[in-house]
Amino acid sequence: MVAWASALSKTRNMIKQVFSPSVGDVGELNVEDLEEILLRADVPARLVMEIVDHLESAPRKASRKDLLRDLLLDALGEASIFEWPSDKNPCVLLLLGVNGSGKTTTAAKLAKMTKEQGRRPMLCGSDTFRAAGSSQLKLWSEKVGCDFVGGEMGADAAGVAFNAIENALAKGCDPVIVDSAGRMHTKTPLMDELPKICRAMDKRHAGSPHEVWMVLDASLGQNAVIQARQFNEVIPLTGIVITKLDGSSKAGFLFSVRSELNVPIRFTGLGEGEDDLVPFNPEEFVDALFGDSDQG
Ligand SMILES: Nc1nc2c(ncn2[C@@H]2O[C@H](COP(=O)(O)OP(=O)(O)OP(=O)(O)O)[C@@H](O)[C@H]2O)c(=O)[nH]1
Ligand SMILES: [Mg+2]
Repeated sequence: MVAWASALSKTRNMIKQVFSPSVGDVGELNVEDLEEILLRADVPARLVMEIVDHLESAPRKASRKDLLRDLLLDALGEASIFEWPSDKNPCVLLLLGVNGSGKTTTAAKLAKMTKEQGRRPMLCGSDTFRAAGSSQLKLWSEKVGCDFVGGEMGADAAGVAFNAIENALAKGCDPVIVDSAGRMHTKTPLMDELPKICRAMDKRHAGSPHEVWMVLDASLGQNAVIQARQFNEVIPLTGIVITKLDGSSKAGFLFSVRSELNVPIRFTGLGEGEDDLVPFNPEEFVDALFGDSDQG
């Protein structure tokens, strides 16, 4: 499994430069350099200004590194650890996002995680847009060893989701994790398909989907927030998954996700492996940004 510290090495190495011993002790850090580096890491400008103000007015003997850590943690708010509800029978989760953001991989990782928690998950491949859309998830379901319902290319995505829920109800699977086709937030016909999928789910299992999570690619930085805002207008999101945090030098955009979307970050993808998905933990995230570890 990829660790937080190693996954965030790119952003951390940028931040570390301003805290290096050659600059003097941490109390002497160059605030101008820090400002530039935080902006480059896609930390929102408003938060960077607030941080700079606080650091400049801090008493000289205070550790500015500790102060910075506290300010960043404040900006991320409380951790909200997601627990699968046990009263939905089954809980239905719809994953959505733009092309290539990591939806299918995240669906598989979630199925593996829930299976290890002793549940019986079902994976639903409702990506009928691409030839390999559904079959890619079917392969994952075989690897994870869980139930699967998919559809042929060109099949009605809403119908596939309906069938999956019906099947899950018959077999007692819970949760149902529904992967969907990648769609650009600007493409109207594909965006219009999303409410149809939700209506079909609700018809078969009233109240579903119970969870709608958007999967965001961390390497897109601030652009991912713009995409999420548009998806949120079409279907209210109940969670965000950030993928590809490993290798991203724009990890600071998580602060924008928190402040601009008001949707909890549920999980983060820290690698391509099936175990590389972890609950979002603000403390681990901020510590990985400042840690002294050089691994990765
Ligand atoms: N490094 C890294 N790669 C990831 C992560 N999550 C997904 N990927 C990779 O991103 C690529 C796209 O992943 P998919 O899961 O197929 O993305 P998708 O959103 O289903 O793509 P479409 O269905 O084509 O829209 C694959 O090569 C994955 O291995 C992650 O957390 N870290
Ligand atoms: Mg996919």
